[in-house]
Amino acid sequence: AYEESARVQWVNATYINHDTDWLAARNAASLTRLTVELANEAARYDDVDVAEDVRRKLNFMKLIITVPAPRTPGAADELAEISTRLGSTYSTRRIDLSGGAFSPAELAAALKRVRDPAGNNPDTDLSPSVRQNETEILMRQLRNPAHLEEVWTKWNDYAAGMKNDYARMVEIANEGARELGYADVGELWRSGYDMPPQDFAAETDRLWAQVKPLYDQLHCHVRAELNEKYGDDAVPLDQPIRADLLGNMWAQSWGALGDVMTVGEGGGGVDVGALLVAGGYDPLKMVKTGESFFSSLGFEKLPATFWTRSQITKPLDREVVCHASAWSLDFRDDLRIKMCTTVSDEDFTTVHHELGHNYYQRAYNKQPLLFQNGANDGFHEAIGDMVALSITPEYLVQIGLLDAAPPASQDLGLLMNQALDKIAFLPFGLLVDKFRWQVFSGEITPDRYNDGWWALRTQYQGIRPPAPRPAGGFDAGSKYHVPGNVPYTRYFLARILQFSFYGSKEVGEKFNAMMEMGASRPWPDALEAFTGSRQMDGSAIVEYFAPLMEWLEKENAGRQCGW
Ligand code: X8Z
Ligand code: ZN
Repeated sequence: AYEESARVQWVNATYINHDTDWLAARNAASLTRLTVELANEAARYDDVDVAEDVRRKLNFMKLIITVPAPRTPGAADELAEISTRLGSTYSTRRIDLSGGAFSPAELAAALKRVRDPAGNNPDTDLSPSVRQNETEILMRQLRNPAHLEEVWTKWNDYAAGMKNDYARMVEIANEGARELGYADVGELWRSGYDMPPQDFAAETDRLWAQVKPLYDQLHCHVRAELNEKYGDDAVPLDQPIRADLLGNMWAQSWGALGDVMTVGEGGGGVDVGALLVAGGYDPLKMVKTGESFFSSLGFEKLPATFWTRSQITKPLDREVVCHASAWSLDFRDDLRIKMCTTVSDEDFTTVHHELGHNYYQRAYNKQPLLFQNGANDGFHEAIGDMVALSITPEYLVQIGLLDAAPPASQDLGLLMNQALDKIAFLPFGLLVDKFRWQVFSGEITPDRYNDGWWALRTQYQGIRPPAPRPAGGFDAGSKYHVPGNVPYTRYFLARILQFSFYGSKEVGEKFNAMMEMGASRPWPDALEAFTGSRQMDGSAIVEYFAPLMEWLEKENAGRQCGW
């Protein structure tokens, strides 16, 4: 049933239309009915004494369902229809950028850069109707605050159309979670970490407290630099930062600001995107390069079917889900990625990220189906990222992209680039699920979705919208994982974990042993097998960035930090 479902969902995600939505919804409904039935069976043994591995399997029979439906007739169908509609709406809706802040010539120039980056197609379609993946690229590239505000506002506004579906989905899924013995869906999500769910929430807060000082320093410095670039009106020095000025639709990673943030005389680090373009890389070559990196760590090559069945670039003739993902369709060797890869720094990292999922999936494919998973979901997200941390200038020299590694005087610039990506992400990685936990628990009701969302965005990220947001909106829905129902704390954990992994990656065999374990043991066992420690710990990331922290503290001395 899982394999059939994976194939149906794959077809839908790579060819969205009325019929594949219909098929996907129908398939999802029947899979939900089946898994809910099994999960309820498993729940009957909640208080029975059983062997440890049987207990793990019984648990996973419940936890494997991200959004459960209750057994009420029709509930699974309604839930599946709503979820499919949310997913497809997110990926296929467009926003119209004409008639606003852009002059026709400015708009044409911006779209040309997005749709014809190499600048060699005179017939480039310059229609002002912009799809989801293009809005992301625009947010990275534009530097005019009025233009940024326009794209940002239209993309956030459009998510309001998904609000009613989302609210109804929450109701149904909560009923399903309660049937299985959880207070709500949030508690179900927090239960997958080999500790009581309330301890897990506290654990994430503990990790955040470890890294927050670093974020605060970065925030302070970035705000000061943006103030220099955009002035006091757009970036007042005592306010949260305007969310649309950070080079990313959700202000979740700020790597695109590399050009704005200069460090020392060396200037910024290495512009990998520019090197890829100059080196004549195409998306396929980016993925091949990723594969050879994993080969150099001792992993077997990807199967031939990976290359014939993956979606590496966006097909021109149909709607697809562009948000990147990695799949194992048969729980053996039918591994694939699905991306709309562009030749850019960001996508080069994402390629490694997705391949990490595939290699992990293959490493644990001999485990029983219920153990075919990451030690926890943060591990799954951390594997590829850890590998991508090794895309150093030295490596770029090795593969011929760079002539010579930059002098040590540029180390801080490189570290800054990493921080703009990795450190900037942390509060966002934490708050997406803080928001959903509150939505599922009923603390944030649909009429307060935007209030609740922006309270968290300001509290944790120190950002604010460019203009007040409509109270009835659903800005959280602008982020793929919300309508897509993908839990998000995993990415926060992955940022913390990848630096612990990175510190011990010389031990290639141990790395593989950890991956082969899958979810067969509690995650502290897996972590210990690889790194020797049984605790997730923010000290590795803090240590990695220590030289930058020192520099930031000096730079920020005398500045007013905070918001
Ligand atoms: O969703 C992803 C991956 C797919 S598992 C591309 N990421 C998060 C995001 O894009 O928001 C990776 C980084 C965080
Ligand atoms: Zn991922």
